[in-house]
Amino acid sequence: MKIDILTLFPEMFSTVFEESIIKRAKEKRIVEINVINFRDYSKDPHQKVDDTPYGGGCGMVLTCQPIFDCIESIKTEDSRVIMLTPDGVSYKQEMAYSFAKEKHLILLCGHYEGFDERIRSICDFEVSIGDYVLTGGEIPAMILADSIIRLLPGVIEEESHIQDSFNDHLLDYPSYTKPQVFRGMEVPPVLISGDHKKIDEFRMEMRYNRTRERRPDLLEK
Ligand code: 6GU
Repeated sequence: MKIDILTLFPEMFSTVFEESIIKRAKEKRIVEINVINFRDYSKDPHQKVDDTPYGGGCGMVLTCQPIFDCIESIKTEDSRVIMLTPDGVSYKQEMAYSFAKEKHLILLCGHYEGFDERIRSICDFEVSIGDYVLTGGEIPAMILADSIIRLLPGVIEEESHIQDSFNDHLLDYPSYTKPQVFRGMEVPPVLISGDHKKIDEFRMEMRYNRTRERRPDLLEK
């Protein structure tokens, strides 16, 4: 898969994809990530990428020309353009699975007050990562890229994502490792019993309880 990230702040991405699992996925050529500064596509003499809003109001609005030219120069039939914006649809694990099937993703990060409305016409999806406001789409783009790359075949053991929280609308069960007692806190005895049927039942019960307490909205699914 190829992921192109369009941003005015490419340096924000200089370390996040250079560690751990994403780094290995790049080394194994499972994913190629390019960070592109769409300011480079501005035809303005001062490389301006934003302007004041028609109708007045505060803040600046990202202009069409640099973003259209940038996207048109890298887009092919196989590309899906995703705009990161607080007014997009809420990002969910199902969307990560669906995006993981694509060959080429273009992630468009905004900053300032927002995008000229006409930029939406060249985007296939508009995604928000939750109900809070961030200064820009860069951190959301990192979140999408991370959640998608880990699903690509060969990046992590297939078995680990079968068990992911959210796959079956339940949160994860609690995990323990050595020692058996730490500061008086004990590992539940069933986990040491060796009875795998009991262990599975215990874990399922913990998942239900935790989901009921913390995320009752998930149980409705
Ligand atoms: Cl995608 N962008 C910004 N600026 N804020 C957000 C967001 C995106 N998702 C939640 N808040």
